Amino acid sequence: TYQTITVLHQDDITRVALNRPEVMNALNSRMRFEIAAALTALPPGTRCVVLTGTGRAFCSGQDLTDASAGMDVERILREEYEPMLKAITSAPVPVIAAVNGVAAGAGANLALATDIVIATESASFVQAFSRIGLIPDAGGTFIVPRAVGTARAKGMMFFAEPVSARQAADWGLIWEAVADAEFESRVAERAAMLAQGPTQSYLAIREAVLESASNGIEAQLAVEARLQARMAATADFAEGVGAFLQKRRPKFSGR
Ligand code: T3D
Repeated sequence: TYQTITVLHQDDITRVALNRPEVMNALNSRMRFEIAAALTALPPGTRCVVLTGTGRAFCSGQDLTDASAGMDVERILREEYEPMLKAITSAPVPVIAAVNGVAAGAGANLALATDIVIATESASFVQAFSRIGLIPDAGGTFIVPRAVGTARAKGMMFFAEPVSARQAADWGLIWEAVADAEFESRVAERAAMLAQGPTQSYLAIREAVLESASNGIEAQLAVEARLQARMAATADFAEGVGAFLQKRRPKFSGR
């Protein structure tokens, strides 16, 4: 049983909600461990994960009441943040971040580590780190410049100001910003789509997109050929082609 998150499984979707609303879901050691544990031991039948926050924030980043000069930050990042992030980036199903409110510091980069980020319009993303004399961690210096370019990345990181969900979507930092009133239904709709989709395709797309960050075209064509050969052997490929030819909706099994 978890103390800092809630996990709810329904209709093939597992909803993991950060649950320390009194501190805007700040990450402490236990929460990092629990997020990693939840993502690596998903309930059987999970075809999509929705990561969200309880209350008015998504996540305010490192719990600053736990942080102090002289702490072993390198150990915390390597032994606590990294397993949490890797649990997300290697989850066996697609992961959606449903950013219900502010995502600050490592909380922003936690959201950005997922496959698809959907934010409510009143949410914002803050690379807060330099306000307290740190640099972005939790993968921020990898993902943000690749998404928005170095000029906007460094602006976000130097000024450490909130970037609205709308701006984040316009810049290509996230998939979409949704009006607050429609946010929950949009997340549910997208999660259902992914939960009914070809899971193996999503995982291979994730892998290919990640590899593209460091590959040239030759190497990337080889990645595509290797992964596509794997896809062509899946039941979902047979189903997808069969459904197309029979002019019906495919029924994907995730295999
Ligand atoms: O240290 C290491 O291990 C290295 C790793 C670092 C990774 C990091 O994430 S560093 C960056 C840490 N995060 C921040 O610097 C963000 C701090 N928080 C904020 O800037 C603001 O709280 C927000 C922009 C997130 C929200 O602002 P607002 O005005 O909506 O809410 P608030 O009033 O500031 O916060 C509400 C409560 O949550 C408040 O407590 P109170 O006064 O009601 O008792 C506030 O202290 C608490 N809270 C917010 N963020 C944190 C927090 N408590 C602990 N840690 C937090 N990060």
